[in-house]
Amino acid sequence: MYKYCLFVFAIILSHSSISQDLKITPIPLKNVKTHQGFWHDRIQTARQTTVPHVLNKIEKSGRIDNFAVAGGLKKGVFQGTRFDDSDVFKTVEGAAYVLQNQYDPKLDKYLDSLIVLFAAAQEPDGYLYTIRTINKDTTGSYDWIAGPTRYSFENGSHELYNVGHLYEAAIAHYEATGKKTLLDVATKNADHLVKTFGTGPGQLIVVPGHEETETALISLYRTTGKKEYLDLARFFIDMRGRSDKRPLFLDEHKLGPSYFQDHIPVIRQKEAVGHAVRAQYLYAAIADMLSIEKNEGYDTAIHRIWDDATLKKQYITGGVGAREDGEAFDKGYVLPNDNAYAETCAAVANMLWNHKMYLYTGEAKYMDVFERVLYNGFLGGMSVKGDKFFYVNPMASDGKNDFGKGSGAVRHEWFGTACCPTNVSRFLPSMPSYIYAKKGDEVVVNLFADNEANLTVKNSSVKLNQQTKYPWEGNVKITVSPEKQLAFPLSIRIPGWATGKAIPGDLYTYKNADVKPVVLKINGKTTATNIENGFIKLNRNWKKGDVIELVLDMPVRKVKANENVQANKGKIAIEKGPIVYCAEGHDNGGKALSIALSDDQVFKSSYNKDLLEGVNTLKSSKGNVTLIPYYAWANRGANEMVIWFENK
Ligand code: FUB
Ligand code: ZN
Repeated sequence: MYKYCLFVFAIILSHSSISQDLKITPIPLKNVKTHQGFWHDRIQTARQTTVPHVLNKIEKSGRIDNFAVAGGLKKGVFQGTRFDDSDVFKTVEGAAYVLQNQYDPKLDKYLDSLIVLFAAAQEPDGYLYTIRTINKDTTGSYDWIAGPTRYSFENGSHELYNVGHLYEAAIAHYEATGKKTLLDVATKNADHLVKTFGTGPGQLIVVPGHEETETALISLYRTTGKKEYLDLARFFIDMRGRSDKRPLFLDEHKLGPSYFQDHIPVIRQKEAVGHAVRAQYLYAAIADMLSIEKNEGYDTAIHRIWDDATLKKQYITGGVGAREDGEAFDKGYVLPNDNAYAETCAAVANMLWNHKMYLYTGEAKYMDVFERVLYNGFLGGMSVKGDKFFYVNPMASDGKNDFGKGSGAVRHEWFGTACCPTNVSRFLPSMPSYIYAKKGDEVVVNLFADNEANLTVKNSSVKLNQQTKYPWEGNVKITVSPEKQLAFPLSIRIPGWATGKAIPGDLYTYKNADVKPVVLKINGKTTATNIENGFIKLNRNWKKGDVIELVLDMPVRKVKANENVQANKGKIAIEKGPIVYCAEGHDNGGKALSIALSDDQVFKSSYNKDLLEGVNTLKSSKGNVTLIPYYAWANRGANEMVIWFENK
């Protein structure tokens, strides 16, 4: 009886945490299809160019062979470095999203062939790390940062980071195909981690040297329902900065443990510090954990850290990690333009973190940040054709500085450290999954993109059809079609830019913040709008074919930075809607850095379908200035580029 009660209690517990987990949920990627427009073009680019290109690069660079060699299916040596397995997993994750967008039997089969190699490379107890399996445990003879034995130098080895990406790939593959082949490899590895790490006898108290595993374990818990994975994620979060429980990391980059966010326990952390990708993957995991279970310490810490990152340490593009040294967050307001680092991966991590903050809190401001990064910092990391990338994303360029990565002024097909191209390939095809969310029976439209979505509300199917020329125009038409008449709330996020607010906080503000009210029509009838906490909420008994029309006024805005940002004193930037614009030498007689703009500078906006795969340009006759979207710079060879103009 006692056992039975315990069992029932355990079920109730796990259910209550899962139902809390479902507070706000995204709509699965498979249910949201693009058919035309800005994002459809990019989903096609991911499918036809980016993912095949990256697959080809990981194959050519020996990253796939490493699995075959580790699995004894091929003779050879380890090629590359200790974190290269992660690139393969990230690419498989992206390919699985491509399959979810549109099934492709050839790609499905190819992934099957890779999964055979992953399974072969996995050691009998679940351990998976090709560099060690190939070289065995030995010092000196190979990349020493892998460490002499398993997890002995985790701060440098990336053993845990790599498998985090394995889990994400496995979940995406399972969702795409229903096959458990990769999920089995992932859970076998995760079960090995559960046995290896902890405070029990013989277990290791170690935390991932590069965060990612935490949030991946939480996702794996959601997919499998295995609570041990959630517990391990919490353990990894809580053991950070606990020098009383475990030795702090050796200092890989001579920057101190804050590089790893390992200087103090997470719940005492107040600032976004250290390596920006590592940091934001940790912050994403904390937010993710909060969606599942209450934790006041986490809640206080994550809001403080978010304020610090967003209100003081973010570029206008949503790029973060200003400092090249340590690829790290700098001090507040230290945001240099020409030598901004702003790694593409840090932009991806910023989006993932903000999306999880949104799922936890339901607050629109997180999607405002997400959208800013999406259209600027993230998209700027890839060429408009999808086969070249930036690692470093400066806000100004003399056309020459390459940051020693060969990437400051021109985009590259690949990098030795290929984290950025593979992060682009995994994020880009997943974009439609961020457009909607559900909060109980409430449907939320968070992003504007031409698409058709299939949702289930109150056990009934509801189709949503969005038509829009966003981000170039602010008109959005949403057709709501429930299978039968159905009452439910439908909320639409009204972006901060449409209400005169560039970004949450005062890091960036509009000089011309005049706002025309949002126009809303339902079935052709103008309806009063009430924007509450960033959303318009429509409570209605919806019937098939109901049409919502939204008009967001999209003037050209002049933006100024907080006066503490020394780099932008006396300067302005230009935005229209969610897009940050820049001047590039190509359109301005070979010069951009010397362009000055006045407060009364008038711009004419027009769409040019033949330029840069189709962009809006802003032209001003005063000084004969042409601006293009920042994301599209450096697609026509090296040249000067500037976002922040002298304000004359
Ligand atoms: O360490 C793996 C990846 O390489 C990081 O996320 C990037 O910042 C780059 O350092
Ligand atoms: Zn990167």
